[in-house]
Amino acid sequence: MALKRILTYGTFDLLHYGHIRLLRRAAAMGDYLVVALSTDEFNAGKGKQSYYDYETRKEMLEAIRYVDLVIPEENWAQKATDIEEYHIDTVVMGGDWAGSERFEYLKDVCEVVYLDRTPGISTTKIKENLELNG
Ligand code: C2G
Repeated sequence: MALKRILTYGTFDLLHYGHIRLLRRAAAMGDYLVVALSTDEFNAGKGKQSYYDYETRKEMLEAIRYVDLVIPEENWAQKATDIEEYHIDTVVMGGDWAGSERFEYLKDVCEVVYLDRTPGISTTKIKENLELNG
């Protein structure tokens, strides 16, 4: 049976159990998981600045048993190329992306699956709680 290859996108800043549970479930859907990690420049273009820089976020993702390869996400337009270049069968994202035109069009070239987000945790929530508690 051919190896099933999974791809997901994200910033994965201040890595937390919501990210880990997404990665674990995505990895369980196939045999090989590629994570396309938002670069600092790509995030800047979205008006976002992560707490940890790309190299640090990459290092942390590469330490996760579920992750087989980390590649840079540099723009919105690379996804179809990523799918071709890495022979991806399925793109997996959290449910906040369900139905998004950023991902729905990929259904022409691969399976697209949205998984439930883990409730009660987000990078923003962590930052807010840390600021409150000083
Ligand atoms: N996630 C989750 N549960 C949470 C928080 C995040 O399942 N409580 C999922 C998100 O749905 C996403 C992944 O973890 O699939 C990474 O989360 P972010 O780093 O916030 O990803 P995002 O900023 O949405 O980047 O091109 C698309 C972007 O790169 C996606």
